[in-house]
Amino acid sequence: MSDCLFCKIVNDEIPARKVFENEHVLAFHDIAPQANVHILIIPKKHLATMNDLTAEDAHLMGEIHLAAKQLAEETGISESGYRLINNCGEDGGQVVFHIHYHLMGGEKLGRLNG
Ligand code: IU
Repeated sequence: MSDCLFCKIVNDEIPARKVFENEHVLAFHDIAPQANVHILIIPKKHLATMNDLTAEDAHLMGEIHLAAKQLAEETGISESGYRLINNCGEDGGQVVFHIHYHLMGGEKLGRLNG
């Protein structure tokens, strides 16, 4: 999608600190990290939110999880633990409307339910 920020990163129209890329998935450092390790993992295909997923996109979810596992190993947070989060829609806190997963770790993260 031409006005989507993350599509522009996919298409190298704006820069990002990329750390993983294959045919369907891209990962790059979050521009405003909220943990010592904070990487965004996205499908290259433009899907605005989880609500837009269909069965034909199921493989993308698997590939994203495999990328997260690999990136956790490469950043040294596999054993200590990490979080993989998708924010969906306004109430979910989604700001960029291209599906992305936050891989966060490298420190003790707060409990989600306080
Ligand atoms: P959210 O789940 O939509 O709230 O997360 C969007 C993330 O995208 C957020 O953590 C931003 O810091 C991040 N981000 C980015 O990495 N580069 C950008 O140019 C912009 C946002 I705008």
